[in-house]
Amino acid sequence: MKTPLRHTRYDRVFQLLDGDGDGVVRAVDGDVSVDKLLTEFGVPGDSPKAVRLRDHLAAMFEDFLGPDFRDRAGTREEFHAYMRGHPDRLERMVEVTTGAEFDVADHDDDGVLDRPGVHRMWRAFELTPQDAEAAFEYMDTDRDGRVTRADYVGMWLDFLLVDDEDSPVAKVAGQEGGAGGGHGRP
Ligand SMILES: [Ca+2]
Ligand SMILES: [Ca+2]
Repeated sequence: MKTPLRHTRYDRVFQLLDGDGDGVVRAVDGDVSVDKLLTEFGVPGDSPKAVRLRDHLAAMFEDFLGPDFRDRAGTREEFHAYMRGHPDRLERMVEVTTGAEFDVADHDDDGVLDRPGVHRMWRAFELTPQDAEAAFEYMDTDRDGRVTRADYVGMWLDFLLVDDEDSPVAKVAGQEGGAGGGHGRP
């Protein structure tokens, strides 16, 4: 039987969050992901952009794992139940968190990223250049070679929340059915 698409995408998100690949997600996994993004773009860890991204991510982990989230580990099953159970809150949190990610990558603060900028983000996420290309094509709707903050945030909302098996957004973070996970790739 074919796995429903949404289920597969939740798995992809789980893999993205599970930075050390041990099968459970902890707040520290989020810290690791943030550090990779900051390092890729040379953003200091104590800068306002870095603090904002960490705060938003911590809020997501707290919503998922509860007030003692720093001491807890969430399983894949718990994560699926959470994703299914909180679509509205999740949408808002994904919006602010991915917006903060974009701001880290948008080092010149002009509100747009070019193709190489998107590739650098995807590299920091440990996703493939193919994924980055698919994401860029999906986001650059007006084909001007740049993606806006709204393009970026909208893509992740589509990725998380829309059930459309034929949507090209299904290809932006680990081509489904592809070998391996997002992490540990060269
Ligand atoms: Ca920019
Ligand atoms: Ca564009």
